[in-house]
Amino acid sequence: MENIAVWGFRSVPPFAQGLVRDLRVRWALGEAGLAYESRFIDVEERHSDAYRRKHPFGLVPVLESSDGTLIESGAIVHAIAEHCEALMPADRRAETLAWMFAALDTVEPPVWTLSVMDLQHHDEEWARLRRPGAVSEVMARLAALSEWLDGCEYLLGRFTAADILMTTTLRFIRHTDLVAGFPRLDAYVKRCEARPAFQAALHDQLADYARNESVAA
Ligand SMILES: N[C@@H](CCC(=O)N[C@@H](CS)C(=O)NCC(=O)O)C(=O)O
Repeated sequence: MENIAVWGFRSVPPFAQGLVRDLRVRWALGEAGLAYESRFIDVEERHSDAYRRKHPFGLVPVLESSDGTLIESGAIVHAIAEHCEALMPADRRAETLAWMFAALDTVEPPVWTLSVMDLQHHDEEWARLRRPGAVSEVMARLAALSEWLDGCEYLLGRFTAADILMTTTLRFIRHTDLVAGFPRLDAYVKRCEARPAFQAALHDQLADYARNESVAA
């Protein structure tokens, strides 16, 4: 995989900075030691014909490289992990993939629902009524995850691509104290976020937003 470019939004509101899913891709590339360039799409341009040719749904991230164009953050992280034994150990491939799916398909839906409700619809009556149910659905997932992590530093014992997807999923509710209510899970997220590749990815995403905003001003 060469000549890598990662597409994200040129600018997003502060509540979304550090959450947009190109963060996962930047982190995985950092862990794999693969250099990349950032490319940007304006939120208003995401449904243009030109961008829809890259991403049929007009979303970010998109990864372009010598291997072609890829959409879906999970598929992109998987493709990067295919180039990096540390992210997808040869003897644990199926389990790594299973936990990548668990992050995206089992944990992310309730977490994302709560995040959207709180960050984008908090003033609306339906969100106030639905919130307690949404919180208990998240809590059930967090409790199970915390139990799974008993005695483990990472989901598979060692750090893999699954931890990138799980950590970035749990960050969607960073505005709540729900993860902090599970000390083992909280320590897990902090452990993952302490990795130099995460710190670099976060720094670079935030620096790109700051640079783009100052150019636009
Ligand atoms: N399942 C997709 C979700 C992509 C997605 O929803 N991206 C958000 C940013 S994190 C987006 O582009 N939102 C713009 C919109 O919803 O129109 C993935 O993991 O790549």
